[in-house]
Amino acid sequence: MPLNDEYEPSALNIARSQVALFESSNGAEGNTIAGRPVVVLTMRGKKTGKIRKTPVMRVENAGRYALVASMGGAPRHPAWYHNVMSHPRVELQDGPRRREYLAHEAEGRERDEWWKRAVEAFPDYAEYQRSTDRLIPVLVLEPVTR
Ligand code: F42
Repeated sequence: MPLNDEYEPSALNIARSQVALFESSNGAEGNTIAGRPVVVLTMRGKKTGKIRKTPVMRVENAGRYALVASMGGAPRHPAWYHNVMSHPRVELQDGPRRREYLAHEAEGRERDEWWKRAVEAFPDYAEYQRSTDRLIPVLVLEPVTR
């Protein structure tokens, strides 16, 4: 089911601009930060029901992706984490390829496996986790086959 209702851009300028550049170039630009690959997540807002989009680091394995709700090590989860937990059917665009996924929160061994992949993809995640008491959530996206 395509997420194509009213789009409400992020309140954070860097994220809003990166999504705009990424989407206007169909993933050819705005697809890195600090030299590391970035993908764009599209979801439904938990409270507003509007379409929200946010860049996250690309953490991929065998067609599945992880979303790391780090928010730079802030003491609270990002709003997009609450959105995805409320509406787990999301879309993710990796370069020119946009697909539908079903999200779940990884726990235990699954989380450990994905956390290792995440830190390999973006080492700053380890620093973010050291700088906050909250356990940074890792959501795993499984492709939705029609
Ligand atoms: N953030 C990460 O957490 N992980 C990453 O891997 C990551 C990578 C990344 C790469 C490039 C880049 O430019 C930014 C990157 N970020 C990463 C930052 C990320 O894009 C977000 O900006 C950040 O995580 C904060 O997300 P946020 O969803 O909290 O966004 C805030 C700024 C925001 O837009 N807040 C809105 C507001 O009006 O204050 C509300 C947004 C929202 O979704 N509202 C919901 C709704 O219903 O519409 C309700 C949400 C609720 O809490 O119920």
